[in-house]
Amino acid sequence: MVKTTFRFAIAVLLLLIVSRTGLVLAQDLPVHAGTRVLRSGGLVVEVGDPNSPECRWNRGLRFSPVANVLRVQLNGQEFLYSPVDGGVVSPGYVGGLPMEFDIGQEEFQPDPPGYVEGTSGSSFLKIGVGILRRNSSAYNFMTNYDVIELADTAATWHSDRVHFAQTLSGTANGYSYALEEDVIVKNDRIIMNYVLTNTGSKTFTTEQYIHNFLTFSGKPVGPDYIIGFPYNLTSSPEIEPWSPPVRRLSIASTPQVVRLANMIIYKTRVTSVPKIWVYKPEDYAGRDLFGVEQTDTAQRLVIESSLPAEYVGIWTTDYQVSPEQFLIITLAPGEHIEFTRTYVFQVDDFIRQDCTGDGTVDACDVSAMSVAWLSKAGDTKWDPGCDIGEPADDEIDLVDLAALASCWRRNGTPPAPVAYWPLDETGGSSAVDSANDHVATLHNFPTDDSQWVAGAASGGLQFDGVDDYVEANDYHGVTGKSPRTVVMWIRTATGTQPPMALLAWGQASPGSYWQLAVDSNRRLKLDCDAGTIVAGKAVGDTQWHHVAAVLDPIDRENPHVSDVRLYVDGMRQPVDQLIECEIDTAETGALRMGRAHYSETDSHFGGTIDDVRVYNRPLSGTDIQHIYAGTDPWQGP
Ligand SMILES: [Ca+2]
Ligand SMILES: [Ca+2]
Ligand SMILES: [Ca+2]
Repeated sequence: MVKTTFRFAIAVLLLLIVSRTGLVLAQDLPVHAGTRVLRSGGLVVEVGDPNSPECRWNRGLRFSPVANVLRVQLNGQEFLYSPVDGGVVSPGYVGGLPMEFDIGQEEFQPDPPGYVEGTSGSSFLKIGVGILRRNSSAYNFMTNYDVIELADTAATWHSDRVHFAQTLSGTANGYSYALEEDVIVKNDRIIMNYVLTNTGSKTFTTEQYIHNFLTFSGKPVGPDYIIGFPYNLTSSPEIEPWSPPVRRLSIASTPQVVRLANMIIYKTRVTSVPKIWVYKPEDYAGRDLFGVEQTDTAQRLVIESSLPAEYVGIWTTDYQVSPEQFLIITLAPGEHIEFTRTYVFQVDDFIRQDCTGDGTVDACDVSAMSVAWLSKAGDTKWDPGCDIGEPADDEIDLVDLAALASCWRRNGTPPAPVAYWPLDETGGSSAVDSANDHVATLHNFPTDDSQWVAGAASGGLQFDGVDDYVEANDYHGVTGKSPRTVVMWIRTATGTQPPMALLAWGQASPGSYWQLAVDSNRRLKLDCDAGTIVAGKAVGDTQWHHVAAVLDPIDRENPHVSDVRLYVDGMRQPVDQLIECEIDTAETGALRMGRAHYSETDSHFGGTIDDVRVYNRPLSGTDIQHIYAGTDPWQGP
């Protein structure tokens, strides 16, 4: 009997898995003929089949049939420009993530190997495509050159990956190559591993890039598209630095795209923008990546290359934005190079550890993992959605189980804070931390308990703006470069004079402080000492406001002030002012409410503070809205 029940339970679990898979299959992919679909968790990726005569996208003599990614959906949200009707890119049927070698468009970009040294009628190498015949003009990537030999492209397909091997039988006047690429999908990312070999008798230099035709959830390019870099960029002169808006009689002069610290920001609906070239500092030694974000849809994509890019070109039209890392590679005969491009996709409420892609980490995920237990990529039991440990190693083992356990029972609601002061006391000079044990002490408050007043969520704490402050005993907040979120309710008192500190820790040296404050113009400000980000909306207006700051770096090893998102009353706020600075918060000053650690005279908060929370992870916009609306399970009693 027990055995039967057990079997029944297993059958039910299997049924759940099958029906869940059925749900994923029902998603809107593929939509282009001649493609195949790769899946992992909630990520579905449509890739052109190089050997299908029906695949007409990104074909021709520019783009390679290798790794012809046409469409990406995460949790049903689209990331790429991928029209089904031919599209608007001339000459048509172009979209997704097409790869090209040697576009040779600008003076500083190399032409295809063999072109410049050749003469009219001689052969040249178009890597990724084959051997073509040149004409009497300079190289033009739009020209339909005569084909001497198209490269042979073999593809080996699996449910979560495809391997391409491209070879030539001949050479172009001594130039030849072999190209291999794996495209692997893993829950939140596409990993593209390349091996390029010089199989000819001459050294060549080639330039590889991918058109990243990005359109998030079909949103036209305009306000709320942001491209962020983890370094102090310089750019070609088409783009001007931005400063806070001054009163203008006409908005006609508002530029379409501007530069603000490490970011490129689209200010208006884009019509046409000249190509922008972005350069990193000469001495930059960090990771070569950038992030593209759409603040309305809360979608973000971080694109990284393991090879340092020479420059990033940004091509923008009204329907797509394409930031492209250009890699320049020189190979002697017989030499090869291996490199990787990684695309990490983010949407609100997405949980990378959700093996089944159903939005919650629960028994179904454990069940999926137990089915795939100890399998490796390619095994019959293999389930790519379960390879959730860091780093993803194409094996399902204890590392993955631990990653699942760390997110156990997570669903669409906010995770637990690491410190949480509901401030619901009615007397006394300490405030309890209901998430942990970081009791906070009230300093210089009245002795008659009159400071415990009505708050935004049950009781709150009133500060006199003169000398009142609260300090957590030996708690130093979330420090270093760690992602984090701070959330609180505030109401300034009538007659107070900002700037005023709200919540602070760290020490006063550039990048080492972490202070949420009301600035002298009564706006919400996050201050890291030397670096500052300010939201446009006033919060020091004697009304209750829910305020939040989220540090969610594009590059987790290299967080900047520009990686901070500010929220007021549950809504993401556009940036009004930004002074860039790297963030590495010191572990010195204990967490304080209502007073900074260093500006002793003018920083005391006057008004009421309530429901103060600290998280050791970046919360999503949906999380912040839940907390603002009081619909998350951690709400105070
Ligand atoms: Ca799940
Ligand atoms: Ca693993
Ligand atoms: Ca409260």
